[in-house]
Amino acid sequence: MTTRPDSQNQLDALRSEIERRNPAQPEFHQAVHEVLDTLAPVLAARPEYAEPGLVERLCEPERQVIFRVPWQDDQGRVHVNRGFRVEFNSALGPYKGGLRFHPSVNLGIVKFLGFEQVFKNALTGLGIGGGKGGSDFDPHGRSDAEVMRFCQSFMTELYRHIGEHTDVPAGDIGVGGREIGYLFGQYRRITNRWEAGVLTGKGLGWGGSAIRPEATGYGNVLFAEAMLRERGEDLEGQTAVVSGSGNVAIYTVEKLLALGANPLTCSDSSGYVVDDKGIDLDLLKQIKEVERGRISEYAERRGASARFVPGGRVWEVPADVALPSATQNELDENDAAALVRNGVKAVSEGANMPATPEAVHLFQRAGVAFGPGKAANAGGVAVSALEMAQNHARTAWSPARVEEELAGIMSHIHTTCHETAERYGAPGDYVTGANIAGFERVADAMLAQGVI
Ligand code: NDP
Ligand code: 2IT
Repeated sequence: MTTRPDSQNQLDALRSEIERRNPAQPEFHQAVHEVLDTLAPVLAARPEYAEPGLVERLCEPERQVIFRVPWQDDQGRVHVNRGFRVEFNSALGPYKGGLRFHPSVNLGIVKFLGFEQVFKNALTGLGIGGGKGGSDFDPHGRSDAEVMRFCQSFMTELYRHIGEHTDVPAGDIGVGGREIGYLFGQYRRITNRWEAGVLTGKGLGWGGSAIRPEATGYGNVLFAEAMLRERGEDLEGQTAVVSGSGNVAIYTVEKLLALGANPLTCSDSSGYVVDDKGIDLDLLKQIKEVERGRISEYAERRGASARFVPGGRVWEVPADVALPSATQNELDENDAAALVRNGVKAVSEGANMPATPEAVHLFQRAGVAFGPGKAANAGGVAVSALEMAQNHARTAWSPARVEEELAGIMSHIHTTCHETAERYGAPGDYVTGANIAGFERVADAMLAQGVI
C-alpha cells in the first residue's frame, strides 16, 4: 500500500493547526499526534476519508463544559474546585467515559482522555460515543463526608449535561464505587428519576453490573495474553511488573494470578513495592480497597519477601511482561530501555497513554509486542456498555455471563487491531491497527450522518 504524500501533508497541516488552536495542552497534542501519525495509509486508500473537514471534526470536541465546584470541608472552610465534561463525539452512541478526580486535571488532560475514548469505544464494537470529565479535586486524605459533599456539588452542575441517552459518566482515577454512589444519589434527588443508565460502575445491589470493577484489569491481561499467543506463548509462568495500585492494577494482579503468571510489583505516587514471592492479592486489597492506605504499608506487613522502594519506578524490575496501570507518561524512553535490556516480551497499557511516544517507538523497534491503551484497556468501558444494556432491560446478568462477554470483546478487539495492521502494511503494529480500526468505524458513522 503506498501512502499519497498529499494525505501526509493534509495531516501535518492539521497537526500544526491543532497545536495553534489548543495552546498549552501537551497531553492533548500528544494523543492527537499519535493518531494522526498513523492515518496516512487509510486516507490514501479511502479517498472519502480525506474529504475536507472529516478529520478536523474528529479532533474537535462536540461540546466542552467547565464549571465551578464549591464545597465545604469538615472544618467549614470553603474550597473552590473546577469541574469539566468534554463531550467529544457522539456518532456511535451517547458520550461515554469516566470522571477523574486528581489535582493534575485540567482541560488539556480531559481532552486527551476524551479523544482516546472515542477510538477506544469504537473498537469495542458497541454503541457508545466518547467523552471524559473530572475535577482538580484531590480525594487523598479527605473524609467520606467531604467526598460526599464534593460529589454532590459536582453533580449539582453536571446533571443538566448528562442522561442515559445523552452522556453516561463512570469512574477513572480517584473515582470508584464510593464516588459513583454519591454522584448517583444526587442525580436521582435533583431529577426525581430512577435513571439507572445515567452512570456506570454502580453498586451491585442498585443497578451495577457484575465484573465492572474487575473489567479493565481483567481485559488488559486478556489482551496481553492474546498478543503472546500470536507469538506461540501464553502467560503461564511469566513474571510481570504492574504499576499503580488502584482499580486497574488490583484486578490486573488478580487475573495474572488466575492465569498462572507471577506479578512482582505494585506502586503508588510515593514509590513501589517488589515482592519476590509474587504480590499477595488479599493484603493488597485490604490496604488499598478497605483501608485506603499507602503502598509502603504492603512491604511493612508482608514480611521478608517484599520491600518498598521510595520514589522508584517498577520498570527497573526485570520481568517478561509489563502492565502500566497508573497514569499518563509514567513510562519513558529510559524505562523502556531498561525493560528491553531485561528481556521484556510484551507491554500492555492498562492506563491511558502511560508510555511516552519515544518509549512506544523503542518497544516497536525492539520487536516487543505493544498493546496501546485504547485497545488493551477497553474492557472497562465495554462492561460499562453492558451495564447500560442491563439497566435498559431492567435485568442483571450473572458474573459468568459478563465475563464471557468481556473475553469475547477483548478477543474481537485484538483480532481487529491485528488484522487492520496487516491490511495497512504494518503487521504486528497494534498502535496502527487500533487507530485505523477505531477511526474507520467513527468516520463511517460521521460521513453517513452529514456535516454536523
Ligand atoms: P485509581 O484511582 O483506582 O488508581 C490510580 C493509581 O495510580 C493509584 O495507585 C495512584 O497512586 C496512581 N497514580 C495516579 N496518578 C498518579 C501520578 N500522577 N503519579 C503516580 N502515580 C499515580 O485509578 P484507576 O486504577 O481507575 O486508573 C488507572 C489508570 O487506568 C488511569 O490512567 C485511567 O485513566 C485508566 N483506566 C481506568 C479505567 C477504569 O475503568 N477505572 C478504564 C480504562 C483505563 P496515588 O493513590 O498515590 O495517587
Ligand atoms: O478510560 C476509561 O475507559 C474509563 N475510565 C472507563 C470509562 C467508562 O465509561 O467505563
